[in-house]
Amino acid sequence: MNPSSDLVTTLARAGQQHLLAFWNRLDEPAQRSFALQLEAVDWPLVEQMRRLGAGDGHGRTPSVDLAAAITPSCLRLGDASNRIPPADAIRRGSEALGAGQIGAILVAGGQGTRLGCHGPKGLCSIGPVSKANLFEVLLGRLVAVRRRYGRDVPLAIMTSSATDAQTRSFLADHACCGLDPDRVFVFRQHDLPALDAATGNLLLDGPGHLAVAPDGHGGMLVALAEAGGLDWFGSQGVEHVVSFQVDNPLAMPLATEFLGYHLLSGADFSTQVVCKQEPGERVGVVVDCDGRHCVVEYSDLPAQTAAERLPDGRLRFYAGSIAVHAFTKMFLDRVASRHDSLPLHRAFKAVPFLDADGNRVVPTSPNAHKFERFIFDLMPLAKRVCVVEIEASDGFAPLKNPTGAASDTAAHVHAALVAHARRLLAKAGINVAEGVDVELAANRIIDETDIKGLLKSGTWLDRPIVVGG
Ligand code: UD2
Repeated sequence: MNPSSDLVTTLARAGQQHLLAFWNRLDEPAQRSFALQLEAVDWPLVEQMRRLGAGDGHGRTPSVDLAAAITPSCLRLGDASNRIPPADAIRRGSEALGAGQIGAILVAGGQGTRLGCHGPKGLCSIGPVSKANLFEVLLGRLVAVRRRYGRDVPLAIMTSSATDAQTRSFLADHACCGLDPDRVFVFRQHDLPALDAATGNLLLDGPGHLAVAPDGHGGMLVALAEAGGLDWFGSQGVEHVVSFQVDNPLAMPLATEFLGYHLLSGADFSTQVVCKQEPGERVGVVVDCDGRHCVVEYSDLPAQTAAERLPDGRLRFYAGSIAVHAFTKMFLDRVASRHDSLPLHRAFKAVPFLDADGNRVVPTSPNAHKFERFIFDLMPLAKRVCVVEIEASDGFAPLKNPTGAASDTAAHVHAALVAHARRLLAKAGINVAEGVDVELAANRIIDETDIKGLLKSGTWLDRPIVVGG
């Protein structure tokens, strides 16, 4: 079949006729699916991306006046000198969980390939003893919350084109890791085309397929709204929504004290930070620029600025964003209804493509621009932001790098999970022999209270065990 005349005209107008160069090599089903992919391209957005790629200033990655920026004041978890007493926050957060007012979004569009795990990153094994995967650990924590507070936390899971099918079948095969399937909503983020950096043209990664990449975790806003997820939250009485990333098995988005600070401060956007110790740590930083909060991504922070220190020795920009946020649902509704809420960010990457002769080229250096939106760019749109500093050892152990790397590998995450388990066990009066790995069953144990219900104080653990497992 021939491509439709509308499609040919659209491509000609956009100067992208080269995309049809191998049309005749495709069989009819492949032609149909390629036509669908091309017809779905948002050409005005591509034009914006081309301008951003060309760096002529239109639609540029938003910039912040770092000279004027400061680290915002933070509430600290457990700090009696906070303007909101921790006990009040814990009470308020518990009430909200008990009233079923809290929902959650798990950002899980990433793949595990770089970590040697094929398929969604959520399937990477992470339990130091149980070998449970990231999904099992993170969804398990919501089961533990239901057990304690008697109400489900409705969970929306964002997948991408690369992870959607496997995530859905994992959840179906594993009974949603113990969550009520009616309280789990899976939705898929969109892809955006990659652009050849030299010409601004779209690239083919096969004769009948554009080179595309997921649109960043900020894609959750539009994708969730389009899929009906915001209404789904609303129909279940959710008034506040937390979001967290699949690669952090220590994440504690539902910590009652954090929720309490969010609620009692009247913030429409709250966020957890850890004290960034070294300039090279790969976390964005929360800054306050003239009263407006925003996150400056690590790749956008000049090395010299990142290394500046305060007189007390802390980094000048020390509020490291760990991508655990809380929003009012009203705020999400408001920003989702605007199509320009989140700007595009550009990244220069090596993207495989078909050359003019149809040969597949796998470049070894960057050749193309990919574009993403970041959810933390909603921060400047919030009327009130609440920043809560937590100890990294309690809530941040990201799995980012393959075995052998200097940080954020499975071994680092195991060590962090074991150390965290040992601390909670010690609080419950449980002794663990030196060098023994222990793990807390994510679906049973939130803190030492749960441990006390399972083990007698004075118990001695001398072999690897999943407590509560
Ligand atoms: C992210 C943050 C960084 C810091 C760090 C903490 C950004 C841009 N940077 O850095 O500031 O908070 O995390 O660990 O957020 N994902 C999707 N779809 C996408 C892209 C990402 O679902 O299109 C998920 C992915 O599965 C992962 C998470 O978002 O769980 C973070 O993505 P990343 O690993 O690319 O971000 P990173 O580590 O550079």
